[in-house]
Amino acid sequence: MKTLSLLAVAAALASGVSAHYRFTSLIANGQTTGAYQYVRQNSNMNSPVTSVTSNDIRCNTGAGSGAGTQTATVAAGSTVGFQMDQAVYHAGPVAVYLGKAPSTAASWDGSGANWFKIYEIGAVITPSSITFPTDKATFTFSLPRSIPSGEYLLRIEQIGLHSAGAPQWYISCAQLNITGGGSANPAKVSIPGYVSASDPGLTVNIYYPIPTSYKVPGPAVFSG
Ligand SMILES: *[C@@H]1O[C@H](CO)[C@@H](O)[C@H](O)[C@H]1NC(C)=O
Ligand SMILES: [Cu+2]
Repeated sequence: MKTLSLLAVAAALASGVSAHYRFTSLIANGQTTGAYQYVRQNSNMNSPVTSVTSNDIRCNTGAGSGAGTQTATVAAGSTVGFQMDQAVYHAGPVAVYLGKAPSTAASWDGSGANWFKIYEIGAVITPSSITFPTDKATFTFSLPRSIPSGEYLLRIEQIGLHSAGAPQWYISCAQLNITGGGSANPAKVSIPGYVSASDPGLTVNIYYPIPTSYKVPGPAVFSG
């Protein structure tokens, strides 16, 4: 009996480790593109990033260069998104950022105060529960119409809050060439730097007491 239950625990742990979700494909121009065709591939399999002050928080571990990744041309104002290998299952918010590349998206490591938030999904709170409607495998949203044309990194993060005090980031960056934009100049942040480890949206305990409010970490959404 003891051996059997240990085996069961080992199997559960193994499947838990291998089962983490990843943002593998860009959705653009009405199509779901190939896995890691326009999305930078990370080197840490499906493990989360756990330090909000690490450079890995930009595009995930091992995704500082886009040399092996293509850049997709999309129109400002159009719908883009990410397809995952499987649905999100850790409770927590989603936020999407655009970072303006100083030259090409492929050659940018994501450094500098070049990032602004374009989309987020926060919490649904009732007197007895806090939930996050992020438990899905496809995320789509609009690019602002007014931002300057040019090359960008499109970054998505889902923050797992299931282990109070130890948030986990599931992250990917896609490379975009945005056309037909305008002349807006949204306020920008650096990543890391955009969120502090003491942010209440990270330190929250979602189990007890049930929070009465929740603010997605990072700057306000620029909707353009
Ligand atoms: C970006 O789009 C412009 C306008 O369509 C095009 O001329 C340019 O070649 C594109 N760049 C890349 C890297 O695809
Ligand atoms: Cu997990």
